[in-house]
Amino acid sequence: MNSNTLSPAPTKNKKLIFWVEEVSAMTQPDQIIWCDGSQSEYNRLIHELVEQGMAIPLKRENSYLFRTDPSDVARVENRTYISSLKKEDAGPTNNWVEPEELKSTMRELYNGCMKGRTMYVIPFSMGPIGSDIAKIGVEITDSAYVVTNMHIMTRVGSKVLETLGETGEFIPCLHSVGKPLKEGESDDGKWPCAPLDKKYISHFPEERLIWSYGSGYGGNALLGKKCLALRIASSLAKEEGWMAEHMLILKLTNPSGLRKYIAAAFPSACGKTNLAMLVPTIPGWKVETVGDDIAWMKFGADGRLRAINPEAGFFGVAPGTSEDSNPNAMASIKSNTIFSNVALTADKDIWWEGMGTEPKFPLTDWHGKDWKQGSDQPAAHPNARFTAPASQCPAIASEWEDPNGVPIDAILFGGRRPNTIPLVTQARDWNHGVFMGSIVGSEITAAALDLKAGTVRRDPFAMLPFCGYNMGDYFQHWINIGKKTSADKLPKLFFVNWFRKKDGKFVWPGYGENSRVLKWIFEQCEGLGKSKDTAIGIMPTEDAIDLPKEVSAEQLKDILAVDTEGWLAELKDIRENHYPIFGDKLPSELKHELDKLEKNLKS
Ligand code: GTP
Ligand code: SPV
Ligand code: MN
Repeated sequence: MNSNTLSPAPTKNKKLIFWVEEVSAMTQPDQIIWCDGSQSEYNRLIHELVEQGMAIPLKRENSYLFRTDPSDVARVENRTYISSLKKEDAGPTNNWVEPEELKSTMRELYNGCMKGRTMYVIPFSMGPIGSDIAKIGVEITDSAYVVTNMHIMTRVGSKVLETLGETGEFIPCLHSVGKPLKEGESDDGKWPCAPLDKKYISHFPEERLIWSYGSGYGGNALLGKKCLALRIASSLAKEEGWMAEHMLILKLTNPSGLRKYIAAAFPSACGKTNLAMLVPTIPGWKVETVGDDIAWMKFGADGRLRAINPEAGFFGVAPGTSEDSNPNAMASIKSNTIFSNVALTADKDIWWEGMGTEPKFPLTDWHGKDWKQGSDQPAAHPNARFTAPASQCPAIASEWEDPNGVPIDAILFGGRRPNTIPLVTQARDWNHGVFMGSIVGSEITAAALDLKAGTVRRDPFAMLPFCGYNMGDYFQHWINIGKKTSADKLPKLFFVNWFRKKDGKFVWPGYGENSRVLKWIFEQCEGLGKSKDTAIGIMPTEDAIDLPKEVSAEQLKDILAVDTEGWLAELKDIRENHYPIFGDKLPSELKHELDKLEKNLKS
């Protein structure tokens, strides 16, 4: 390495300096840059990316388009590892390799992998800097795309190093795109990454360490997000008695100004961002956004669960986002936004399926090829994304950066279920709600590259790809949380499903109309909702939810009914296929809930 280009470390933290030296000796970058998180740093990197042909400037102010390699468009679940010392601690739902073995495989890949590239050191905070709940991470990466995205998604910079001080703890996050350059070679405008079988997204929970190799995309590469804030944090949270969840956080205000805070866990691409930014169709009600993807929740001194959003930006699904479906997201992405794998119009604007406007031709698809109307391939990749600062969202709640978090009144679980699961059900108590969370099923979406989209799989608490330890222990952790405070202080738990289908079409219009369901949930929290007890839980009476104009009374009745046949099939699948996976780790409380459900359905 050319010592002229080695910038001096702007920290006295010995552990950090040592780690950076160790990684640079292994990966052999041309130069090291310590990131300061400044706008000028962002501008300089973006300028370089434009020069290299990696970023395309758009007509939206300070906004850019990136096109990834077709093999690098989403998370890769089959290449994601929880490498705990014992296999049992990773559990039956995670990929596991013994840590030393995985490290030795990866060290071979990391050896010299940054040749010809710059190594960036990104100090970042998940959560407001200095907050009790916040955690500091440092990502080392050889991707300027990652640095620019991290600027938006997390709090990056010198203040983080100040907070870290000489002896502070941080979570080391090592990332490389896995494409060293030979002497004189450049990327030539092509997205660098390694082939699928060389990609590794690895987590060492005991060491609180993340090693990612071979992918430059989203959750594989922006290591503060899924890797730190969910997989490593969930394992910390279990040890320390708090919760790190794949949940949006919203603030709901009724016409008389009363407010409730609601968190909701839906699997990837199942509507978190949309619900977090919802514009109610019912007069007088207001939704404001606290977070759209991740919630960290701890008990406050008052015995209530308080949640913070550890992120600073949105990494949102582009297709389907329109002025109609999500005007707040559309406003959030007017400027200062990075787009990945969307389509490009001739006047340098962006377009995607479901944007609500006709495409302007000529249109360039996410491969960079001319796209014609009627093509059997979409112009934007189904997992195309925008990266935008949360502060740009018109609906952002004033308290979204409150270091103390917001007190959670209700937690919703849900997924994409074309049948059986009704529009909304309330759990009778905490354990019943934990049961609901543990059995969530959802149609697989394009958010994971290596899975077959469309088929239903169980995705407990929307955490299947994100739980950093044994999922059976995670169920137990949820049960235990319910014992930490009095029942009246615990959030009320609900199961929702916006995705019921009839003749291939959604029955419920969703989006802003989901406010009708939020209203009922609000009323239930106040003890004022119209409700009845059923075999599967507490449900709205037939007149409790006002009809949206697209929905007939008959249709609403149908999606609010208990489908006994469907639930019996569900029960059989849980008993035979889902719960046995967890063996002895399955909490007895959940077995009990399953038995109770069976008894209710058969009586
Ligand atoms: P991740 O960022 O992957 O975690 O996704 P997410 O859970 O935030 O999902 P998002 O809100 O981005 O929605 C994903 C897709 O579902 C988009 O195409 C939305 O348009 C669509 N969607 C969201 N809410 C609804 C709804 O209420 N009804 C229907 N039918 N579709 C919805
Ligand atoms: C998800 O898949 O749940 C996402 C996108 O939020 S990614 O950051 O790529 O994981
Ligand atoms: Mn997500």
